[in-house]
Amino acid sequence: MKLDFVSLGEILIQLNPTSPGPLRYPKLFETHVAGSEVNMLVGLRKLGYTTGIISRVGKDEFGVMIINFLRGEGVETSHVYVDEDAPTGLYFVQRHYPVPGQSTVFYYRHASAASRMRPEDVDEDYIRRFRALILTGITPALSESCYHAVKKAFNIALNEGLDIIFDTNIRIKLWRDLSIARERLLPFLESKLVFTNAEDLSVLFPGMTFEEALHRVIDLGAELLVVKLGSEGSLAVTRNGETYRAEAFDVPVIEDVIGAGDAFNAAFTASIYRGMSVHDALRYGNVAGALVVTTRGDIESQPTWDAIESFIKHRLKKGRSHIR
Ligand code: KDG
Repeated sequence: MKLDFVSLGEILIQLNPTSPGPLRYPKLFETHVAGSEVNMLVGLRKLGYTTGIISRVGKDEFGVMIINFLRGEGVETSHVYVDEDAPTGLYFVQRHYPVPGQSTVFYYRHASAASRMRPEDVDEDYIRRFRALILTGITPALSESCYHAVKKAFNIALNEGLDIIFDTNIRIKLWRDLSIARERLLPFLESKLVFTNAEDLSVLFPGMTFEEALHRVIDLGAELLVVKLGSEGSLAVTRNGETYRAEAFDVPVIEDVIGAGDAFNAAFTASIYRGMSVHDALRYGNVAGALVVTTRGDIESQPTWDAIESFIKHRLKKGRSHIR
């Protein structure tokens, strides 16, 4: 029997201070396992799907921490290689400063173990065991060899008939030149499911209006396009021109918005593969995104189906008592 979702990407250690504000002051930091692709895989795992990841970690304690964590969450790790010559990548989060409600990331991942991923790490037989491949615009930005590894995985998935799910995830700090980002990422839009946001669309299609950019993504081959609009909710456009929109659930950003987009992706994708409507999938995605901003770490508050349904039930009840 086929496994469900496989991905390729860097798994990082996130260092998140216990207090908000400029990073020169906090004395205490929490460690969390993070990284866009792995966030999505754990989110899907919590929603009942089988998942695996291709990656590299350093031969260090953080590498061990990552592998132990993934095993605990039930993500298949047979293709997470331990690199003897480079460390596990790290990043720090600065929360609520200088803009309250927003976080800034500082990467310490240059020349990390994962940046040394190469096409030889992408095992065709392994990818064939899955129904769908998840890629993001982060991995092609890590190094030349990572870009070629992603291209290889994409081509295997196309040839083998796996569904491809792609999040544009343009990290400006990782691309030296945005015209290279554009040139390298546009071909990946030929996917069954494309996730993006308004900022990434403006990088990919400079000079176009938001609506023009949406059409362009569909013209380039996306079957279903989902745009995450943060506190404005989310919208989806299908190949035959139907559009759907769902409002965000209003929750305070108690901790940290990082990871909300990946949680959204996981819940949206899980809902679509479960046979739910696009509109309900958007709502479920919005719930998952809302839950993640209430705690530190990208993964810990990603919901199960029961958690999503309890959240919605509670909101509906609150709505009714409000009307009364
Ligand atoms: O989406 C959250 C990720 O961005 C975060 O965990 C770190 O993968 C990361 C990145 O490259 O920014």
